Amino acid sequence: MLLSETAASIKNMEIRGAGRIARAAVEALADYAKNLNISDPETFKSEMQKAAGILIATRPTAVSLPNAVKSVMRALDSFGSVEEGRAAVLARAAEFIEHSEHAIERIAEIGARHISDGDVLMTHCNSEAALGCILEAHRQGKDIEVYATEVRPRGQGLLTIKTLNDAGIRTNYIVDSAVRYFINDVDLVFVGADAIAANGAVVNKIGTAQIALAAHEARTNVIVAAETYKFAPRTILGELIEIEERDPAEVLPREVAEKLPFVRVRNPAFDVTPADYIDLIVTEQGAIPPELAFTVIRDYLGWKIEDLR
Ligand code: RI2
Repeated sequence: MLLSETAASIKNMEIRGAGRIARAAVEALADYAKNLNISDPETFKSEMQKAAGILIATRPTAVSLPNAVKSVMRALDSFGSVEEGRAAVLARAAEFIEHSEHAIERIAEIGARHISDGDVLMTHCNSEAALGCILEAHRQGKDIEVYATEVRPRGQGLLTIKTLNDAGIRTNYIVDSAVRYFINDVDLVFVGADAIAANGAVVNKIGTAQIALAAHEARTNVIVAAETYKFAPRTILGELIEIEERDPAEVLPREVAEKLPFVRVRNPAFDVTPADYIDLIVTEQGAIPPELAFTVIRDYLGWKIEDLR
């Protein structure tokens, strides 16, 4: 797939999920480097920077995307010939993809430990990391049941219930607004993340904050499953994570909206759940309370203070 095709697929959500878009972007970048027919190292670097910029701009919220792209681009911080630069980019890209796949397996192992036999779980959207924990608990023979939301407007819940059904897990499919109605039947909420701020706030699919609020009221624990590359370094400086607002036509067909001139359709794709409503964040490095989010940025993302300027 060409870089522009990958970028378009990420933008229109044919490729979606914070982890998957990071891997797809890294693959596209590696592929671009492989085929870039340039002999001057400086031009090679600037062309690569342009490509990185195109990929990063496709979706603004999932911080996994810039974190992944930047970790590959660090290969070009210093290099000699184009061939050297190319090889370094390819090596870093392969390393990121392997790390990412391994991280999901590790999160599943750690997350499953927090699921007990007989638990009823609730999940929202379609998170590879959160589903990994649920599937692993089931694989270990724990008898579990899941409530999965529909996830308006894009309906990612359908992907989730297919996966759960294929695994033979008893699943209840509910509309997003039925969360509070069922929350007292639930032992544990398991969701993924698109970004995690230094203060432990979690950015995830729109509706997550409402679920966390209902869970908090019902004294139900909320666990977030997220790879370390979903933590947002620049939030240390107080920078806010941008919330993507998508095309209103995803919510209401254009021809209907056109007849309602006083109505403005809003379509934020994500919301922010404060750390107070989250009990645990499961990463591939271990499970941490949200208050320790900063340590992940400091110890595992390889960012230096100078990088934050
Ligand atoms: P994994 C998704 O975003 C959902 O918000 C999901 O919870 C999150 O990414 C993490 O997914 P979207 O691409 O990386 O559906 O765990 O907007 O798969």
